[in-house]
Amino acid sequence: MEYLATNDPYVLWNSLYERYGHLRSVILPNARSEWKPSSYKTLSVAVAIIVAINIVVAMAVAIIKVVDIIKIIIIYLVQQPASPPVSHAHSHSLLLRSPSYSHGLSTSHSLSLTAVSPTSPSFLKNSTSASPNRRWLRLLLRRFPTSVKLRPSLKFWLKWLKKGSTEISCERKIFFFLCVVVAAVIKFSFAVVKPLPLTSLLLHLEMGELAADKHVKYIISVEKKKDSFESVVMEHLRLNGAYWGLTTLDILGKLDAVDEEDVISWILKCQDESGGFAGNIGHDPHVLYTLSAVQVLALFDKVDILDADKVSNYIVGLQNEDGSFSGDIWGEVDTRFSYIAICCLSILQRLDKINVDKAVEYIVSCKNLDGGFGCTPGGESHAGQIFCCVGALAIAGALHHVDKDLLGWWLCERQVKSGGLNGRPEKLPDVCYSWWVLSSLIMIDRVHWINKDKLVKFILDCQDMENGGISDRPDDAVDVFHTYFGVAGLSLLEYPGLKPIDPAYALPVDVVNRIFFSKK
Ligand code: GRG
Repeated sequence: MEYLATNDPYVLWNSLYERYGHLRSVILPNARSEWKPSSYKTLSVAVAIIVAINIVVAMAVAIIKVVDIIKIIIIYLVQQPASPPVSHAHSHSLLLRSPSYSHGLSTSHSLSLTAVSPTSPSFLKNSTSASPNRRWLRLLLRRFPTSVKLRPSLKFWLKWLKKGSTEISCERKIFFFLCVVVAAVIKFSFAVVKPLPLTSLLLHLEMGELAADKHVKYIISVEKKKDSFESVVMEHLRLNGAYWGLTTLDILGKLDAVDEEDVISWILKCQDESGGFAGNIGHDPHVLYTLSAVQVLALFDKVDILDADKVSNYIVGLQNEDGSFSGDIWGEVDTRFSYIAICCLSILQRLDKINVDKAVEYIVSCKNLDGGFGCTPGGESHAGQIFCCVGALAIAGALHHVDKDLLGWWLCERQVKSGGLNGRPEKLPDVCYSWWVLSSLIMIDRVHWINKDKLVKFILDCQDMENGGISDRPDDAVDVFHTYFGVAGLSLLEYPGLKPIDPAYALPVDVVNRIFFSKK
């Protein structure tokens, strides 16, 4: 009623303000939050989640150093209890002297100015209770000069943390602390467990496993099924097949699954009077089967049972005037036979019986402008021939003839989208090139130029997971040749559980060491 009697609106406004003005700070804030639409609340939760993700990702993944995360936690844990109330003037000058100014941290600047604003009597009232929080923030900012990149994020977080007041609520502070702890845990796990790049991590998740036991069973079954199609078509090159199968078993640590005596007596029956070995009993000798015989005997540590001079004389007789080698008496010349002769004589410790310089000279004459090697001078570069030439040069100690960068470039371009390797440009990938290309890359020290994980996945995708064996490409029929080169390729790629294989001698490293370093 008393207001109805007031005529002057200005007087009326002032008396109403005097009587109800205080409600502005008591009822209004509550009412405002009660009337907040629920969608706005959802939005706040969403913003909180975004801030949490931002804090964790920024700290854990890239920007902040582990030591800085530790600093934040320590600052949080060791913050001092509230300091005694300070006078307005004192607090002002104290904050102005804060080193954070000199670091140019604008967040700190605005925080301090807000806190000491002389036009804010409510701040003075809160100064004692707000002090620990503000000190925490000041310490945080002051000790952050190292993480320059973090400052924009820090500004954003602090703005969110103290939103709506000069004070940071306890909940938001705990929230921030938890985010930092999560970031620290992630950061430490990444520091302890060697981090994998994301693509590589995904590749590992997709990758199958080597079905080692199944491959052992498959190789033994092929060996036993002498009437099978595979055995019949391989009849003439059975000694070479024996090398593939038995070396695979040795790499898988299962050489004892075969009868050693049976194998050795059969091999000896394949030897010809010339000293060379044939692919099977009663066939013609060839330098390829001679190497296979020597390699299989080396697997069983039985090279000594051979007459090394007789075998090496056979090989010596196949060297031509120009340093090249023929495969047998019929005279075909190919850099494959140069490798075979050099490798075999080296295992027999009879390399000095041939003209090594001439052999090297011939191999070098087969080098092409692209850095690769062909079968004969001018022959197209092919990964199989490259293995032979690089392997022969490696054994002969003449790798300086290889242009490693040029050849490395050509070889690493053999990797196609699926991760598999082809033998020359525009050709399909094939598991066997995992050996021919990879061993060459290792010998010239350029293996890091291909994506090893993708190649591992390609080889594993070529396995028959039911019956064992590896094929040339995914979903094709398996055979012993590709099973050997798949497993040997995985061994070169350091796949766990496999014996390491020597890239030049194509024999397990322990076998090569036994040949050259054991005292007999
Ligand atoms: C002891 C491992 C070891 C080897 C002995 C025989 C030998 C020495 C090396 C052979 C090197 C070589 C020429 C391998 C290539 C084999 C292969 C798959 C040839 C297929 O050639 P193409 O033209 O196939 O039919 P692309 O893939 O070119 O279409």
